[in-house]
Amino acid sequence: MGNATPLPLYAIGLGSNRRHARFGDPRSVLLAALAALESDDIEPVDVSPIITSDPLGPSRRRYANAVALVASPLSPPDLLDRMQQIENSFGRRTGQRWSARTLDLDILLWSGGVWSDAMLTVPHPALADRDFVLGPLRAIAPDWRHPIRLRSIRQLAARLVRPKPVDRGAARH
Ligand code: PH2
Ligand code: MG
Ligand code: MG
Repeated sequence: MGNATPLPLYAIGLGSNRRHARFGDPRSVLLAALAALESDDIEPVDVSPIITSDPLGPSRRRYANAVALVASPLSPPDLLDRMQQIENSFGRRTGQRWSARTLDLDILLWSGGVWSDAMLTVPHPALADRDFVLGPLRAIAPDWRHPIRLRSIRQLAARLVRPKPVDRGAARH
C-alpha cells in the first residue's frame, strides 16, 4: 500500500487518578499508557501536556489528564477494543462507573466524523463540556471542527471558559 491516502486520525483522551504498583503516580501511568498505545497500527502524532484536574463526579482524588493524536487504519470499534485491552492490562476494574481508575482511555474525535453504535459514540458525548478534555485538546488540535457542534475546539474551549448568559441556570426555562 502506498501512502497516498492519509490514515484516519483520532484524538484519544487519557485519564488516571490512581497509582499503579509498577508505573507509579497518575502522571507516570499516562506516560506508560502512551508507550503502550504505540504499535504497528497506532502511530502517535502529537501529545498534549499532562494537566492535573479536580475530579468531576464522586471520586475525591485528583486526576492527571492528557490528549493524544494518533494515526491508525483501525476502525473506531477496533481501536476501542485495543484501548480496552490496554486499560485492562493496567488493572482497570470494570463495573463502577466513575470510580477511581488507574487508566481511562476514551476516543474523543475521529477524522471520519460521527460513529454511533451500542458500544461507542464518537465524538465523545461529554467532550464539549469538560475543560480537562478541551484544554489539552486545544493545545494540539485547536482547529479540529466538532462534526456535530460545528465549532472548532478553540471555539468550544473559549465558550466553556466564558459561558453565554443563556447557558446559566437563571436563564434556563
Ligand atoms: N473522568 C471521569 C470522571 N471524572 N474528572 C477528571 N478531572 N478527569 C477525568 O478524566 C474524569 C473525571 C470519567 O471518565
Ligand atoms: Mg472511558
Ligand atoms: Mg472518561
